[in-house]
Amino acid sequence: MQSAAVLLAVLGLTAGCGDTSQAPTAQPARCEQAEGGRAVIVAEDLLWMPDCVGAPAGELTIVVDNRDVGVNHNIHLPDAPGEPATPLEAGPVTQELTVSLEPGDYRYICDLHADMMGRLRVTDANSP
Ligand SMILES: [Cu+2]
Repeated sequence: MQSAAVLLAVLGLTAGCGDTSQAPTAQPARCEQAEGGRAVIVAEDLLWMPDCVGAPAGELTIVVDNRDVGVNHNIHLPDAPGEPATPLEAGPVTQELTVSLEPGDYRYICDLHADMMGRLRVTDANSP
């Protein structure tokens, strides 16, 4: 009985995610291009907006705009060298994370919320 209740709770959470139910490997429809070495990523309703950011290789400052009042979020790049991350902090709050990255795809996640899964697409700065 206990496990059935837990399972229902999990299903309920999953159903609440709506259009984010795509497989983790699915390509996001579009990436928002960072400008001037800065990318603003909003955390709202337990989701990242946008969930894909494109940027040239090199230094990038990621600005996390956590709009979820009283909800802890952070940003964590588990695929990047050193796994850079900000501390968990309750919103509303703004955090900054500066990284310097080689071309490649890097996930950005919140350590608390599995549905907060974004993709940072770093491209060669010298390519047209
Ligand atoms: Cu979170």
